[in-house]
Amino acid sequence: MSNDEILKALYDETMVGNAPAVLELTKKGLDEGLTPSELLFDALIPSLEEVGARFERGDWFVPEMLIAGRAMAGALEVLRPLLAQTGAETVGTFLMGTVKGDVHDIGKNLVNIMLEGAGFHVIDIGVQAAPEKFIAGIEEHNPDIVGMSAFLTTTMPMFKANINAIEKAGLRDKVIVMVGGAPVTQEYADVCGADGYAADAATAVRRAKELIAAKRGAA
Ligand code: B1M
Repeated sequence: MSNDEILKALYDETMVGNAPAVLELTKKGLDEGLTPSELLFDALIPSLEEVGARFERGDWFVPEMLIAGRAMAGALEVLRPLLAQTGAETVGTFLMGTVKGDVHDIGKNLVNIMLEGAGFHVIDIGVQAAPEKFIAGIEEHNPDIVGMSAFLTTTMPMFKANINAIEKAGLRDKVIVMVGGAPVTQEYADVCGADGYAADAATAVRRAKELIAAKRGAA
């Protein structure tokens, strides 16, 4: 199998949610010299995008999204140690959660992996995280950055609700707030009072480092 054939098969098998084949092709791709980034950006992520497009058109339904998502999550577990390889000292602490009402976690997990790879200590508070959970996480772990993911237009307003709760708890000055997720934009991040936004995992890492450097510089 050529590398292009591996990528094509990985794309196809992710789309139909064939988790064992996705796992095998991911390992095979790595053995054949494909990089984790190529596997992610040339097969796995485009495949999920196509699943989403079919769902949006009404051609596919939630079960199809679910099994495709599970197949992708299995591949991520194989890629995790490779993406997160780091000998670097801790750059900062990042508390991350998907907001209340939202169960999407693949994008969040990918951001976490890339942050770990860049030397961040990541605390993941999971999905459906209510404002109280973010507050408890800040109080317990004293993070430099609080990251919030939302993947539905209906859950994006939770950013503002979380930021309001953080303010009310007297913790807003202590943390940088970053937001992201498929429907989120820089404009929306600005409106809800976040300090930073990123469209993808790689940009999230860069932005997180910039925000920490700016805050430490100001201090
Ligand atoms: Co859902 N879903 N889903 N889904 N799902 C989307 C998001 C959707 C866009 C599909 C579509 O219609 N095209 C749509 C949302 C529409 C909208 O609101 N605009 C949608 C819908 C409608 C729903 C349900 C409401 C369906 C229903 O029940 N009728 C339901 C909601 C459940 C809930 O949360 N309450 C639902 C359920 C599900 C499943 C459970 C079946 C499954 C999730 C599995 C899981 O996550 N464990 C699922 C899936 C798989 C998807 C799609 C197909 C794929 C999402 C994904 O993992 N993408 C998705 C379609 C799509 O995105 N095109 C869709 C790959 C991932 C790597 O990308 O998530 O964008 P992404 O993450 C990126 C960036 O966003 C960014 O970096 C990540 C990596 O590069 N990023 C950050 C993320 N967090 C960040 C934080 C940062 C910075 C950057 O700073 C803090």
